[in-house]
Amino acid sequence: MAVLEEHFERTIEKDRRVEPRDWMPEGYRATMVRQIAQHAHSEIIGMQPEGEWITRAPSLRRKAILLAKVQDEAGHGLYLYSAAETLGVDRAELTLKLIEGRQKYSSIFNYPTLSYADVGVIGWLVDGAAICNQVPLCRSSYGPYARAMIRICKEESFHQRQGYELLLTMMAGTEAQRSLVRDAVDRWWWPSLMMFGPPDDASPNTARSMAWKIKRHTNDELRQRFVDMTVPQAEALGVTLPDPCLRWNAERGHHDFGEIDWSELKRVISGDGPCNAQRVGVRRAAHEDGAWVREAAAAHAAKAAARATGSPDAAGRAATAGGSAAGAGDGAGAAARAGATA
Ligand code: BYC
Repeated sequence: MAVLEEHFERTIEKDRRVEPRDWMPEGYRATMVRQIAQHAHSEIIGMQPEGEWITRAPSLRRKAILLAKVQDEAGHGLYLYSAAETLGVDRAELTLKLIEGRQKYSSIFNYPTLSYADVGVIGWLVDGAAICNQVPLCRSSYGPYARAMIRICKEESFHQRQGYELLLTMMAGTEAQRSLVRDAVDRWWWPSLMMFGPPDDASPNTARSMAWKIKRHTNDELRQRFVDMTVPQAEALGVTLPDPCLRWNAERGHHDFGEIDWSELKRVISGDGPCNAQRVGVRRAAHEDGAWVREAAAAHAAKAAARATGSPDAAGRAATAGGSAAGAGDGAGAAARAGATA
């Protein structure tokens, strides 16, 4: 045990990646499962606020862009659930924890999208904040998470630019369009800052996660980086960020900004935000409505496995794997795996 522990410590110290086959402390595994699951859930729940606008996009071009973006978020969720599964948890079990309120997802997705400008502001601010937070995670110590992050960040950069481009177009449009943008910026600015998590002195996980090189920067460092990056973009766009305390501090070499309402973040994280019940309700309904698809896929995989081997045993094994996992919510994946190995 001491040898394994030493190997783990050396891997972290030398900035190498921890891989699924490696021994790792239980605390490290639990932290990775918590963070990756929360991240995956955020991507999937995060499809809802913008997804609501797909049928109401103002042009075919905007509809195609939004459809592609929301589809990307689904893909991110899938990479991340796969990364979590390398740690010995099952995606079906994580989905259950989400819909039963036992696992978190990002606070930001509990706010409503009231106009099409919100689609642009989510791209600019929410994806912008996500990039700030996720680029350092490409160097996270857990290999599958770090590698998933590389592709996710590339796609998030596209998302951020499409949001900014939409806002530039609206700002060059009518006064009514500019007013929608200003209203959306006013509503999303503070929640975007909350995405980075509680302040460092109230963040129970940061010290441990920094020591394990899961996190490379603290919540406050990344929040500051986001503010510094966004202020000139707001100026170029011609919008005023809703913070009278926001100003350049030459001494610090950073922008100062006002006090965040941490009680709001606590409220939203604990389930009492404007859209928490709706978001989880929609996810639960989608999961329940999709049960027949999982069952059909499991049955198909069981038949394919039986045909491949000509053995009724293989069919039985696949059906059992599919059946038990279908009960937990993801029979298709389990049966497909059973089929693949049969
Ligand atoms: N919302 O000790 P702390 C996207 C929780 S999706 C909710 O600082 P940690 C996109 C935290 O989990 C991208 N919960 O924790 C998708 C912890 O929970 P426990 C989403 C939050 O982990 C669609 C507790 O509060 N990004 O880009 O060291 C459309 C104490 O916090 C929040 C990620 O998921 C929050 N804002 O640091 C558009 C990034 N903040 O211990 C865009 C990956 C904190 O009670 N995650 N909590 O279970 C991380 O980087 C880190 O987990 C955090 C928190 C910085 C978020």
